[in-house]
Amino acid sequence: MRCLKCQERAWVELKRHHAAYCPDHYTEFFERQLERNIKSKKMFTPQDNILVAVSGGKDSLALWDVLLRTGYQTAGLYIDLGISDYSTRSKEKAVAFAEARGARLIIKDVREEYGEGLMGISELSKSLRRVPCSGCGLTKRYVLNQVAHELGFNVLATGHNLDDEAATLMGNVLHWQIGYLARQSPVLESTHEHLAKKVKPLYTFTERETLSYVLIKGIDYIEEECPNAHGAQSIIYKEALNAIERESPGTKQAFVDGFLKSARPLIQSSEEAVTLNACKQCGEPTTGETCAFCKMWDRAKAARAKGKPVVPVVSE
Ligand code: Q46
Ligand code: ZN
Ligand code: ZN
Repeated sequence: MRCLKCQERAWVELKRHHAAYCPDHYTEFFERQLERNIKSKKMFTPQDNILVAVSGGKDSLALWDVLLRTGYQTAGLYIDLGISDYSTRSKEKAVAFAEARGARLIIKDVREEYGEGLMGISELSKSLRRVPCSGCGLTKRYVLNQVAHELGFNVLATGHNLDDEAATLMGNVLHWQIGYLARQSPVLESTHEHLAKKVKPLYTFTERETLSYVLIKGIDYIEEECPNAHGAQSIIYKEALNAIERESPGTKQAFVDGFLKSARPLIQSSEEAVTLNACKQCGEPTTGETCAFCKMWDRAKAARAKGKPVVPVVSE
């Protein structure tokens, strides 16, 4: 197979685009499409201060790499969730990436900052008898917002790719989560002075496409999955979507694009605007008096102090 641009040997075949590229032209394709996403969705400009959520995985490092090399003002945020050796190894990848590029990396340790030096996500979920991903997702969203606000970043960029978006969409449709569907978008404008605009510049790239980019660029990333990902519903949805994509290339993209163009505008207009108050404990925005993050951690700490698990709380 030959590169579409230069006829040299192709390294990456993109069936859904009916194209194949050599390493140099694949890099060009990847960067151009990323820039097109940023501009067409008005995600940010070179004047914005962008906080990139960095997990040490291929997607977030690919995103940060392109943004750094194309001259955007960025800093990375690594959240140490305290998930056994996985957190240690993924942090090492994020730190090495930032050091090699002289980039600013902010590290927040959940155990130190919120878990009284004892509780990371693993202990939190055990105390609450919840699956780790639910408490983890809430914690990551909270920490990202809090750091962006405290340190003056007006845009929060995450490495969610097309596979992530399609799997989330599938889960939200299967369970008719209308509220989540209304908020599923590659761009969410800020709705409160404490909340940064949220963007997902990689939302049109498949996992395989970001993997091809990091391999070509020689970016060292954490290959292993979080140990809690096994059996997670998102993985089951990804497998189902991959099976469909094999038979019918382009389905994932059509699913997400069709939702964003046709369905989301209808759902969005039926969503009522909510009033946000300051959480009485931490001051972050919430629909109630105390935010779901403070409630969750308080209950986990109380349960831990008593030495027994507690009844789960409902997250926002
Ligand atoms: S880090 Fe956290 Fe993921 Fe691990 S516990 Fe679940 S949500 S799987 S992206
Ligand atoms: Zn080429
Ligand atoms: Zn709070």
